[in-house]
Amino acid sequence: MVLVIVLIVLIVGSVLFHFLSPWYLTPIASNWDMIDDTLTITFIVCGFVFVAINLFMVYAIYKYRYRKDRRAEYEPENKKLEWWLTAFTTVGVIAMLAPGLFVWAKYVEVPEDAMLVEAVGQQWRWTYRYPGADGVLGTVDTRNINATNPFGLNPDDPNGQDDILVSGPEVHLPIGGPVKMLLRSKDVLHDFYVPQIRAKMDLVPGMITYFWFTPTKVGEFDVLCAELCGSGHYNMRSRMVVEEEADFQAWLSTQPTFAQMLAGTGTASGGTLVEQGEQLARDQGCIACHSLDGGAGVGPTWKGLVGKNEILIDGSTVLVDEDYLKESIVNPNAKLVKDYAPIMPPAQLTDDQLDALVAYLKSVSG
Ligand SMILES: [Cu+2]
Repeated sequence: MVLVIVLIVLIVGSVLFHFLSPWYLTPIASNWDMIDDTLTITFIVCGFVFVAINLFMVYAIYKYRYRKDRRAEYEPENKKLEWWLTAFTTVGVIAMLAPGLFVWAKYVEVPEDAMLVEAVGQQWRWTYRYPGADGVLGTVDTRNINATNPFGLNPDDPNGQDDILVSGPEVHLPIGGPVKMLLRSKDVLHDFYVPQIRAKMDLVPGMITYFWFTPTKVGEFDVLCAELCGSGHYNMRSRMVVEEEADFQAWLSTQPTFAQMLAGTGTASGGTLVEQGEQLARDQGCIACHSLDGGAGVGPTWKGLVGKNEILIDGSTVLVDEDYLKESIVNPNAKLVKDYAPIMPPAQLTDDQLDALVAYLKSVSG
């Protein structure tokens, strides 16, 4: 009898929790209402089955409770019941899966006038590329990736010269027009996910994946990585800014083209060395793992780092000076500090960029 009451409380509580809980979907900011609809259908089917099975258990526990004079009936086969259950389950599974197939077909059928944006994932940051005035993205090759060409564009491809490269932590989009997101990974599996857009897709090394959506709300949304990609995964974030066309164009014009980047006029041109270093630390994703305030992180904090004696993994000590910092940025595992895992990806930076980053490190070290 206790079990009957517990089950009824469980059923009523679960249904109430579903309707009263504050943890529900974030307000949608794209055209993908259909994705919400499929979620709702799945919820309804699963919810119905959950309630039905639990009510059946309540009924069975009560009806067939122990009585001294009652004997169980032996019924090894019930064809009619089996048919019913099979048909019922089939309908439920189809109701859950079929709508998803229709939505998926739409999800990868990109409108012809969609704007192209490429998101490039790497441990543990996002960068973005726009096709520029010609509307065509230049070809890329992993072998081209180096400090002055972090996107790996083919320098001989005329289509790539006007490509706009965004190293900062934001991707901007104009409201109201379809966007085709092209996804490329430099290292391992990642997943591009903006909860308010309802859209997500894996980035698979060696492949270019894609999906499309139309942003329908002005605002700033978190871009998350939704595929465990290493120890800095939780901090692999970026921001999607949806704005009016004019604001978008104004922002886009402040970002460097590939030609400017190759000429060395596009990167961190303005500001003091320390300011350039601060920009780099943000763009390169350093602060995802290194705190500035002494807090514990995946890597050593930068507060009070310069001039400190660090104990290395082999028990020896090293003075953290400019040479050590530069070596550790370019070749992180050469002299690994004790109690830290060998997980920092080597940074590809020019000598000027290294100087800027070290200048910034010294300034925040205090
Ligand atoms: Cu990731």
